Amino acid sequence: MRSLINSRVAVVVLSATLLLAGGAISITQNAGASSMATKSVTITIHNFMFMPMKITVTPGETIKVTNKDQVAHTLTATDGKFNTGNVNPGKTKTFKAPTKPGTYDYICSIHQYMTGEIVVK
Ligand SMILES: [Cu+2]
Repeated sequence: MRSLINSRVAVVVLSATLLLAGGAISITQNAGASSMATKSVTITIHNFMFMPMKITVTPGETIKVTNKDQVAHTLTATDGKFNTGNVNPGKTKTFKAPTKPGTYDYICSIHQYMTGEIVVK
């Protein structure tokens, strides 16, 4: 009789353990799913500067350019690989990073002393 009670207790403990393990696994899967969301980065233009001045992105990643100044700016690759065209005050434009790994310098074509760098890898 005593051994029967012990085995029932064992079954209950085992079931509880499986439930806990199942819960832990589903939490892990949810965290993984959210990190799989489409990647994008934002370059903010403020006070005639690109911020951050240097960013590292993955090939083809979406890059958003937000202009917080009162005048239009562009984000234009010096080798012509990408160009937002005019980004008007308060507006955001989006472009895709090059798919080929490398370092890409860019400027504002209106204010050519404004410079920045995108590293694709
Ligand atoms: Cu500019």
